[in-house]
Amino acid sequence: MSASVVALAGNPNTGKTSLFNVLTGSRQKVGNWPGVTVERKEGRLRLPEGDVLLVDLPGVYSLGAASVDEQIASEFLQTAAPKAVVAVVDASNLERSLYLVVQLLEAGAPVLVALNMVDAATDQGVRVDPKKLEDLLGVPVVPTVARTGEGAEELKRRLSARLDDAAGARPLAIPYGRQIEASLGRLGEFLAPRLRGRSGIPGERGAVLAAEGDPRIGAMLDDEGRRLLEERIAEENRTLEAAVGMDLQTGVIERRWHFVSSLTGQAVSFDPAYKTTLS
Ligand code: GDP
Ligand code: K
Ligand code: MG
Repeated sequence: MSASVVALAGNPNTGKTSLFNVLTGSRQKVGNWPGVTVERKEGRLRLPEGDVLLVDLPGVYSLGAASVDEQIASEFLQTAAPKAVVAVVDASNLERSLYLVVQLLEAGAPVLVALNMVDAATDQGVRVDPKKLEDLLGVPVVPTVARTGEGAEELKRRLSARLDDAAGARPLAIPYGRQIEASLGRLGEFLAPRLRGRSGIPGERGAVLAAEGDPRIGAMLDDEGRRLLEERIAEENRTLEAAVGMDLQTGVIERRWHFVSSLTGQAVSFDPAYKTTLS
């Protein structure tokens, strides 16, 4: 039987590769993603219940299809359906990092957060409360310093527990507001029967992806379906422009950022003793 797959995801420069090295040691293999020259690293991670295959995904800021890196990460999460996704976030730059985490949770991915670079955050007088973040996100949050390996054992422990947990991850529902949610609901009803059988994507999820302009949804429809989808989106855009002054894509992205900001506001504080030094 092949080993369970666990993915490492995160923004560029959050310490994914450092953490990958800490977790896999020398048990790694470097290649390329199919068809492109983007490096693909995978390695064996030893856990008490057996080895898992750890895959270091390209660094991305969002789970769309705006770049080759984003396409690789989105496709991998969709098709390989990893047993867990370790989302590596930069504690000194939490807000930017959390956008991707929220997208992963929205997609129903089984996430564990590695709250990395806590040393750098502390140096900058930034305190992130891991317990608070854990409560807000509803998934494990483990502080780490990938450069030294601090927190790696606790991360492995929480990962084991996550892999043992038979219950699947429940997708996070973001509060998009009444009008946008109504638009997404209508798009979801349109998409549900058309995506059924063609993908593992439920209608509501397809609606969010289509709203963001993700070409994968159109690609799953026939010509007529694509034409109708475009019509539907144009119609929702007109409705929303009149009601809230933005189109669907802008609305979804803006509300998601708003949600991320509120999470950050609750989990991050600044050390009052910390004084900025001018250099
Ligand atoms: P990736 O782009 O996400 O794969 O990030 P890397 O693993 O390449 O790390 C980017 C930079 O951050 C490197 O210089 C690492 O040495 C550094 N780094 C990684 N983890 C930590 C950490 O926990 N604390 C600090 N201070 N630096 C780190
Ligand atoms: K890097
Ligand atoms: Mg890297």
